[in-house]
Amino acid sequence: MDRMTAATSSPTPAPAKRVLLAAPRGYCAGVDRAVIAVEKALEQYGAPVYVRHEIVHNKYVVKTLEKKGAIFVDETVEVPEGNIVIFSAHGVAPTVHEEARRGKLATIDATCPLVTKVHKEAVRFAKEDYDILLIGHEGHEEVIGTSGEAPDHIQLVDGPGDVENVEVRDPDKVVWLSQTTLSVDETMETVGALKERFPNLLSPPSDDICYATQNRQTAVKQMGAEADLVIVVGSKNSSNSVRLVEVALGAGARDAHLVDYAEEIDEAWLEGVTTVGVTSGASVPEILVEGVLEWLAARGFGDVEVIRAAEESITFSLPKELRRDLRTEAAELAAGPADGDASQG
Ligand code: 10E
Ligand code: SF4
Repeated sequence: MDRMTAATSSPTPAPAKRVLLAAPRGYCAGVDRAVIAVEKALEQYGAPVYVRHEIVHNKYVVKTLEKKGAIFVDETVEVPEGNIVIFSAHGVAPTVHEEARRGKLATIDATCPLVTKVHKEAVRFAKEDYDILLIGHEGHEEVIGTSGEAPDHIQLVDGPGDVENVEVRDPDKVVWLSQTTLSVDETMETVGALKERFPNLLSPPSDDICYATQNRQTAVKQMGAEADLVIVVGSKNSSNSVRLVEVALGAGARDAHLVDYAEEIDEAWLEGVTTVGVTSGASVPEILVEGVLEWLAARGFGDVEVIRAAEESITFSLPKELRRDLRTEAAELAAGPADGDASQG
């Protein structure tokens, strides 16, 4: 460019600031069902209702349900005899069901049906005397529950680096299963390494990493490649939310952070940024994403483009114990007041 042109041309406009909003994001069918189960139980039986473990790994959800009368406990033995306890969406080991029976507790099992599916696979392969390699994160509630279905047959494989530690009885009778919320790519890497050691390794009958985990990762991959910064809304103990940060970085995002609330976003993250990707984990209510979008709009990022990777329409019916009681109540209401109630009117 010569001097004259430079002197007369208008300054280059700043690149437009924009937000890429991932879809699908937020609540999956299993989380929706579990949260509604706690709400309905509170309406049906009155507070308090006990919940073993965070119903889903989200601070806001837990706080909101606590305000409505839910009491979260770490172990079933903490629930006073005769009360109701709800098991979280992550699932529990059979020993937890036994503890509840011993404690004379009524239970509502809000385990996601897709986690139950993995439990059933574990039981089936253990019955057939397979060595089961469960790919997952040590200490995670779901892994503890699944392992508890067949503790003598299951060993945990926590990522590709753990493959060398695996020891099996018969290398021709080994199957892998997994936690539902893992990184798809990292899991395939782990499976590849396992197959090198055990060429006859059997795979699960259908994907253990659930549809919601896969779809949220596909969406974040699509936008991660274009984003300077990706903000994932989710809690620190939410495995699937943490995976979204990793997937975003792996897809090429320059920077990515996990936040529970908009207030946790650091203004410094926006330096030199024109494209911000936004998504949320499967346990995150949309109101928290809306807060982040408002926060960004107030800083010039008001232009929002949705990046849709998949349509989701899956829903699950409420836990059977709750459906039974809701049906009974509806039938009683339809039948009119019972004899004993008539005098109260
Ligand atoms: O830590 P996770 O991602 O397993 O749990 P979450 O509560 O954040 O999301 C819901 C996922 C469940 C219940 C596990 N399948
Ligand atoms: Fe179920 Fe998947 Fe949601 Fe977990 S993330 S609760 S397995 S739908």
